[in-house]
Amino acid sequence: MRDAEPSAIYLKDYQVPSHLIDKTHLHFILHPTKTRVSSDLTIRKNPDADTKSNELILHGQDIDLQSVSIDGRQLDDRDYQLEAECLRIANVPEQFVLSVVGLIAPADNTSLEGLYKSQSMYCTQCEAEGFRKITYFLDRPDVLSEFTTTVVADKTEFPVLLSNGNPIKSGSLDDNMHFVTWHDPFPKPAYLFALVGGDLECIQDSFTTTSGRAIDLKIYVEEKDLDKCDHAMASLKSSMRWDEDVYGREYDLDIFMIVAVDDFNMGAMENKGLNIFNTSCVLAKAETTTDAGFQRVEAVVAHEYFHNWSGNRVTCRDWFQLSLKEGFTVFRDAEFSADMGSRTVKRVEDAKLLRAMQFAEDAGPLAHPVQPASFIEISNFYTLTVYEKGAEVVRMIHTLLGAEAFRQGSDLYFERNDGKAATIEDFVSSMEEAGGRDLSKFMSWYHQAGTPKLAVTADYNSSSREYALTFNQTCPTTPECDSEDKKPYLIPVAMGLLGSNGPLSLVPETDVDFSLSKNDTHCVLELTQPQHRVVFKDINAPPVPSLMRGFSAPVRLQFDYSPDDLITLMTQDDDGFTRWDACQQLCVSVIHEVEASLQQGKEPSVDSRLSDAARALITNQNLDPAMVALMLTLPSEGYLAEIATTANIDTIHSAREIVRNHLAASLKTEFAERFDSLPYFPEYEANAVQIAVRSLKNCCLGYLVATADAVWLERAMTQYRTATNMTDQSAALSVLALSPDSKAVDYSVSALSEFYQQWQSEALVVNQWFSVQAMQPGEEAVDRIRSLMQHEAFNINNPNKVRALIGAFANNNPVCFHNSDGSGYRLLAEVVKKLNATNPQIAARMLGPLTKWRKYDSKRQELMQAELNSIKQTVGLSKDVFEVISKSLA
Ligand code: 0A1
Ligand code: ZN
Repeated sequence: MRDAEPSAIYLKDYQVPSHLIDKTHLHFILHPTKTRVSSDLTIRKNPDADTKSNELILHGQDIDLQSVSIDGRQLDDRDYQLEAECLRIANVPEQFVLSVVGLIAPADNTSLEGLYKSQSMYCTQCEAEGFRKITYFLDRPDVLSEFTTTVVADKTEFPVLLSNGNPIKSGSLDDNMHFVTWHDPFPKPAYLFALVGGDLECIQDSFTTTSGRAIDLKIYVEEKDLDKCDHAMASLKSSMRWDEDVYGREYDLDIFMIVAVDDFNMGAMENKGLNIFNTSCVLAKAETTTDAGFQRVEAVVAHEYFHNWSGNRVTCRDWFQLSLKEGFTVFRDAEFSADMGSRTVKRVEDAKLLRAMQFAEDAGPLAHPVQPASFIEISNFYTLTVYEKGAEVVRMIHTLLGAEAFRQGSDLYFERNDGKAATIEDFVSSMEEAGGRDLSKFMSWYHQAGTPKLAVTADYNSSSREYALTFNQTCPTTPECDSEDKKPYLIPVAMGLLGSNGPLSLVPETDVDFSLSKNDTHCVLELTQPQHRVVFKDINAPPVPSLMRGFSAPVRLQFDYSPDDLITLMTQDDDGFTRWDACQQLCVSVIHEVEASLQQGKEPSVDSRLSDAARALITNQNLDPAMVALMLTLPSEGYLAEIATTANIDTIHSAREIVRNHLAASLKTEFAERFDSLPYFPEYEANAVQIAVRSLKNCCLGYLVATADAVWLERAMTQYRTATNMTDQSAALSVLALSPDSKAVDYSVSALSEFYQQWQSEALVVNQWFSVQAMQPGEEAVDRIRSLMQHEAFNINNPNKVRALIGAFANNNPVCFHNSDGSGYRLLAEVVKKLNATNPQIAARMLGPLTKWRKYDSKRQELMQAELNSIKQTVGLSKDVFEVISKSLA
């Protein structure tokens, strides 16, 4: 909490640390309000620092300092200066051991940063700057130290005491206390430190690396959750094998541990050898976890494991380089998931997330480059831009270099930077060297915010048989840079041309670099200028261009496709992403037509070409059912709002419902037949085949319930009651609870009440129950949320519960959140004010939907701004919330 306005720090001001800490010895005596932390730090002056000063400034926050000594000599308070966020010691020797003792209060730490208590367990979260809440330190990622950690606690209450590395000593002490000492031989920055103390059980397994080393694998959870760890363990072993096979990366310690905690701000954390996970990202069991939940566990386990190389062995020089580890690791985990399941489905899901959410971030007041130039609070920069857009940027490098050179670039990067703190430039230069090409033009992707727009026009000349595409790229103004001042992007456009008899051979004539493949029917163009013209020769009739195959660059593509062109792409292109995208665009154009009719007070009609196309999909047994489900899922209201200039939430909602109901009514027989013909798997497995079938089945059920036919309401209820896995149970619950039809009300009420009865002892399942109710339509939505906040199962100090209830309401119930009486905004503002005092990181994250106020009509803009202003007046506004509010009002 602060007095003066917090100020920004800048990448351009980076300076090497004044001192280095070669060794760190920590000693903890765990206690809820008086944990004693003693540290012995072996410090020396950094030979690379050009400062003459002998002052040492250590970060530290909320620590009750007990003593400071240098080389065993206790300092008195004239030798040092204690400030709110640092400890300054003047005149330190060239080399010395600094010993500090402090007291901290984990039980009072609701910020979930530093050392805190999650239920009865002690755990830590140090990224990005949480270590400074544990002890005084140079808490910056370019200070790497070798850690030895001793943890002392009551033997009965905390039989398990863990830290990074290998256990080297343990024993009993007086008063029923015991200790364990851990040593981590790999020097690491403080943000990768971890400690756990609890009454935990574990499942164990072993993995033998390519070089034949046996690694102990352990997943620690509360005893009641032991039956939900197998999927995470299997995912871990697959990740370890995959990283060896695909990247040549072997695990380096003798033991790898995962611990599950209930209270966690994010998904999980890659602490060296001791990953700490939000329970939601590690526990999975058929009865309690949906298919999406299983896939998330697999992806997050892989992500954290992959960080052992991309993040830990090679770490970041400073927090402006966050995407160095996150963008690369998300790219790695996405490729892993693609290899484990369906590549096209994974690509579509990622593109969907990017377009609906990251594009919105990039178009809003908090837009920032993948490598930001400044920040006030780094916790606010764990964003879709740094993670997901960062991963797309790495993917483009992969596309430009090809798989082989990319792998060589990765090897070179790891070899050169092993044990070091690196920059994004270090990564790119390894790629440049391996690829034998200059990527300087590519760097706009890292340095500029905003989503580039790529407008493409076509003209066909029948006498010369030439088909020309003109590409125009622009990037909108973002907070740090005007549109006119932006440099062009190097945009890889993967494409082909479809003629009446299928794909055409491409004979491009252009100054653009390109590469051809697949018998010359596919090419990747490398656009570098604001405008390019590419002429394709020997074309007999105007073709349909298939552009941005595989979502080859994170841009907004504009091409004036006719509905018939889109149907051609949907049915004939050989790229799965393009087929899906064409279907989405057809849906968007049909929904837009309905919106226009509604706005003009006309009777809307739904273009029959959409239902014909949907019929063809639903009756086609040769397509991947998961792709059919994705194609039949209409674009979300969030995405429709994102692509609108001014989002008229109510019209978007009504138009989407009209189209959905029309498809439901006109294809009822087909949906019913497909629903009945798809198999039911009595033995649940979270594999691609089963997941695909369940997704299509539940997609059909959604449409069938939308017909409000009594038979289908009853069948949904039967599915709800007889389901033996959570995917089918929760799909049935959602379609009933979210149905706007009054005939569904009784079913919805019964299902919701039975659900809570059945699952009240499973916290993660109860969170699903909160989310469904948060998304229910109706005037009474805000009152319902308010009363759910009083429910025995709700706890505002648990981020998962806040996200499940408040997050689902503000992000996934647009009609109620944007109620024109402002009640949705008020509710969110109240929650943010409460969280500001207890957990600033979550408070700032929850604010997201309010910061997008410029998207709405003037009345809503005023209401939203009023709430932002009222939050801004809060006494004791955290840095986190201050940064988001001030940028969004600027
Ligand atoms: N590095 C983790 C994410 C993470 C970041 C910050 C946290 O606390 C503020 C916690 C976790 C990852 O990428 O998985
Ligand atoms: Zn990560």
